[in-house]
Amino acid sequence: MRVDIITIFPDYFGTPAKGAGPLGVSLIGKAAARGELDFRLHDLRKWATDVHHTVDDTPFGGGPGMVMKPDVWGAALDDVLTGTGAVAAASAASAACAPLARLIVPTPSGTPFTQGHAAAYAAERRLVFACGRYEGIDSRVVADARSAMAVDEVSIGDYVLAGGEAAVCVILEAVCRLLPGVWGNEQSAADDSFGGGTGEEGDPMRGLLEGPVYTRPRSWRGREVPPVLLSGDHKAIARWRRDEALRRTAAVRPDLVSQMISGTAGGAAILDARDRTVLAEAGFPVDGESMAH
Ligand code: 6GU
Repeated sequence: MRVDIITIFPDYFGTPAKGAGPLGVSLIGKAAARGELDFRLHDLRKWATDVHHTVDDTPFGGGPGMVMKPDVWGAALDDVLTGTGAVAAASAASAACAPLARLIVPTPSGTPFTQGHAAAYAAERRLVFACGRYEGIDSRVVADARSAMAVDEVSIGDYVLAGGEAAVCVILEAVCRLLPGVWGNEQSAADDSFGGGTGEEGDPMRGLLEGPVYTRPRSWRGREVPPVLLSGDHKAIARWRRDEALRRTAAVRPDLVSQMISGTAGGAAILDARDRTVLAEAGFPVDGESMAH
């Protein structure tokens, strides 16, 4: 997969080709070293046309802060997408590339980024990230790009970052571990919290947070590993893990349990009698009508 990142801070990402920085280490770095990921960093200021390399201006209508200029972003996107550098070639040239790339614009006013987005991005051949700073990018840039390609404005959470660079690292880490060959242990990716967010039916842990995990020693500072995990009874272990996942999800993400019960993640029908007992104990009585058998 090719990944282009347009930013006024290319140094933020280090030097992935030298194994340094957030894209050069760990799983992502190894995938890049194997050639499965091809990172291209672009300094937005390269497309600024004045002597000061200005990329922002005051907002129309007044108000605080600065807005990133559409002409600079338009030129950058045209160039990165087509490789021609022709600012005016815009729509026709971009359209020719449309099936090849998806544009991702990290912004606190975007759609919440989910495991579902990560899975969709992992299936793309090419991703282009546009990192905004200041009060954001002139809104016509995304409108214009949408006429030629898929564009996602995504937020990584309900807080405000100074720019999109950290969000790009978060998104890429979520995406890259789903690429074939990057993770190595595909079952782990499928089992973890939100691993079923890709919508796989029949994943028993779909929509639940991961419960507690343990390794050796069996006894540590007077704390024992739950005996069921040492029992060798795989059915009992799977049941215990599901109980714990249900309890944890009910305790820290009641919104996810409500979603599960109301149908967004498969509905109350995916809950068996034991699930209902555990949820009821955790304060979530589930209507018995659609119980699974
Ligand atoms: Cl994607 N960008 C910025 N600047 N702030 C954010 C964000 C993204 N997601 C949450 N806050």
